[in-house]
Amino acid sequence: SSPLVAIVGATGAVGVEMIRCLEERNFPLSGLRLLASPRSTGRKLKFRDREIEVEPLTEQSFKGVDIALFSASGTVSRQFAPIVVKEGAIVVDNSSAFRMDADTPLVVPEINAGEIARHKGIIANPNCAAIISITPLWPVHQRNPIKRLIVATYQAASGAGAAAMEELRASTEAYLQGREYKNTVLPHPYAFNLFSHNTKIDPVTGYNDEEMKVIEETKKIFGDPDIRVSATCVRVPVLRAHSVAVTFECERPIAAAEVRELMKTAPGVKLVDDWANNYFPMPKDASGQDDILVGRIRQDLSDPSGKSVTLFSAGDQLLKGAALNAVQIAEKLVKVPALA
Ligand code: 2RA
Repeated sequence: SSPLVAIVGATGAVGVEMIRCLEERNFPLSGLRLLASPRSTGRKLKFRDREIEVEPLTEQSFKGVDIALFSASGTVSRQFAPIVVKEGAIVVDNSSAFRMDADTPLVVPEINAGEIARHKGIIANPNCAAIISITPLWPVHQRNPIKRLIVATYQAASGAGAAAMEELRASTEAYLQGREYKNTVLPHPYAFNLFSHNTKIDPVTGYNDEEMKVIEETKKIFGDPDIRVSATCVRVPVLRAHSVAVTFECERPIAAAEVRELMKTAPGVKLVDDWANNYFPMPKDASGQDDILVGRIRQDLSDPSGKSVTLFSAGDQLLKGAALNAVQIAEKLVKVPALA
């Protein structure tokens, strides 16, 4: 029978997109339970032909639930995911709480869906910047192993939640009206500005948490601890799509043309590489799309060996970066028939 699905963090920017993905992808479910912190309950959210009331998240919220999609804080996931598992249900967790846990599969379905079967109750959804950076690279890695990867990210406000998206709008408005704006969500002035990702900097390496997630999660998702990765993660004044500049070095020489051909059939990818018209991946085109847009595919001129290629991608942070990827994992759990 179809599963009873719960969404934890249902009123957040990602939670709302999870509901939308379940609806638009006609996910087969017998019921949908929407859970949030007490301050967000009482609201009714539309799903298919009805309104569902958001209930307060408690330890009793998971009776009869088969799949629970979590998109709240790591603290909430650590507290409630074990309770869900004890109820015999499966958790797809969008927080970073369990991503690096050996018993927890970390899954991008286009890359390592096979990992799902080994779950012990929890499956982790990867960091959005990691998903958008590496999903297009998987077909390359399969043909000519990537030995080194350098990522620079241009990350949207949505990664810091709905409040940060509101902060972008409000600070931009204030800027245009010549008014002072006092930040309440992000650490620095956001309008017409960019800054190092708003996660803490490691005092030894100088890397922020977001960069370490991209580095460590790439290794785990590719199943290749030896791949050498570096990342620079930056928050930019864009609403909901992350962009990334990626340079990778392969084991053997690889032509940009070969990479471009691979992108034409890469799952979850749309090639946008129009040199003549200078038309390449942009957040405005990536927003609201399932696919990650990939372009600017060119030989890396700093590597005379011909083993390195540089490209630029843009993907919707709330969809493929979070909600869509989580729902795609859930689809693998219930093996929905291929979408019509
Ligand atoms: C960000 N990766 O973009 C995070 C989203 N949780 O800030």
